[in-house]
Amino acid sequence: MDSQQSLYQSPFEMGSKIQLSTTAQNRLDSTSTSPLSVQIDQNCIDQKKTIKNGSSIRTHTLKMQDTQQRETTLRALEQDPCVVGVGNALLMHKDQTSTAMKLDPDDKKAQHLDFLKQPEANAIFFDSQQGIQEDVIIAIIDDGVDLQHEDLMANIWTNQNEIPNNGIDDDTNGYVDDIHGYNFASNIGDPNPQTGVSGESIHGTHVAGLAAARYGNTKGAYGTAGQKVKLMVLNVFGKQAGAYSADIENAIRYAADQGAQVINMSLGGPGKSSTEEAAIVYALNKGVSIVTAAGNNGAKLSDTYFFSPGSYAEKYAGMINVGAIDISTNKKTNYSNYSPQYVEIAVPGSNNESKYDGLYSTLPNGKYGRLEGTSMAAPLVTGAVAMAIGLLKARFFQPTPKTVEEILKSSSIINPNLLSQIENGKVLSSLSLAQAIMSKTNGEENPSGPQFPLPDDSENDNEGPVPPPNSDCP
Ligand SMILES: [Ca+2]
Ligand SMILES: [Ca+2]
Ligand SMILES: [Ca+2]
Ligand SMILES: [Ca+2]
Repeated sequence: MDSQQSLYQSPFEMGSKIQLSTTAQNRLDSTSTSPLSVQIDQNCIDQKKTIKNGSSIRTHTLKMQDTQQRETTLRALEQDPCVVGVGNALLMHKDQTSTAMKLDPDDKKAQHLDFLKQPEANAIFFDSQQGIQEDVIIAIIDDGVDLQHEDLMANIWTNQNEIPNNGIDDDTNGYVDDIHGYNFASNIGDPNPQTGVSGESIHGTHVAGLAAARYGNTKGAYGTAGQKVKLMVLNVFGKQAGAYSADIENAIRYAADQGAQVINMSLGGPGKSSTEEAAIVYALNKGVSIVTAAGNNGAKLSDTYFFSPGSYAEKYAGMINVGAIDISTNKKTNYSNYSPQYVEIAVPGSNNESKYDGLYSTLPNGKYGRLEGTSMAAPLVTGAVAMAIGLLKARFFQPTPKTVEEILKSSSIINPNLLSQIENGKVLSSLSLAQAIMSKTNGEENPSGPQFPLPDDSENDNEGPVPPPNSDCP
């Protein structure tokens, strides 16, 4: 890790030899043949130390034949000097409901934008004098994004230090030809959606549009971050229906190293993984906000009903877990997971759940349509986080992920009906967020700008550092 002071402690010490506690071993052994996530320092293996730019940690998935192999492997990994961590490998799925997409090319009505008061908020975000000046980078960790979509292409991020299609890792970050992101599942530079075992991959393109489809181009709809934004596309599904946590962890580290300011993960799976937690901590410590979907099981999240990565948001300031409400009822959707502790904010994920009416956004091959789920809710918050970061910076304030989470929550609207399901019953309003930033960064007590007192700051500053658990021992 870099030498700057860590805000969050890693669940295990990077670079030190792993010590598996008995409890951790029991936990890892509990499902005898389940695969392992192994964090390896690639530069430790590679004498030439070819990764010079960014983290040299890579997570690998090790599949196990039987209990004995798992036991032997764990012992071997303990002895391996290049192994920096071992955890459970989790299989993640996309958090959209099973409802088939509704193709609705004539309906340009994105009702969620009115619900969030996005048009009014955009007037503040994109004010030429006082609004956002610099692009904010959003990383979409998903099943790829249609880079050529007419309503997305203007907002796609480009890696300026990589030369396209020359088969060389020009910027020495360990990834060849990563121009707009990377496909970690298929190990190729092109992060466009791939057709796979479960058909066309449409999820990531829809998610990307909800966060950052282009505002003001008279095409389709627009994201909660419609301008002053760039999308880094990190494909972790490739041709598969599920994604192993190893690819997700590598994507998280990539996003943090390449300058993403917020990461969207509309995916998840049951269980805990210390290697995934370590990747999350790596990104948070680099100043990256993380937004996750709470999942679609209609269940109450808890320490025993734990979903990765979303449930880690409860532990970490700067990581935000998002639940889904229905625009037509203003209530939690039936499918959305909930918990006033583990689900921290709500936004629309359906327009009319009883009619399977989802949110309107971009789909691959230049199309538009509706999908529903907490997958659709999370990117609305991700876009809002990006705009908050951009506006705070334009107001001469350097926000930390913790500050961003605090202002997002403190500016949200309280819906009393949600108090038992969402932390403090909070529902995002893009307009309230924009107004809160303008008022908090205005005024005479902070003429130079960077003072940013928030109501909760004094309480939270007293919190000690998070104690590091051993491997998957909670
Ligand atoms: Ca590269
Ligand atoms: Ca290249
Ligand atoms: Ca548009
Ligand atoms: Ca949090």
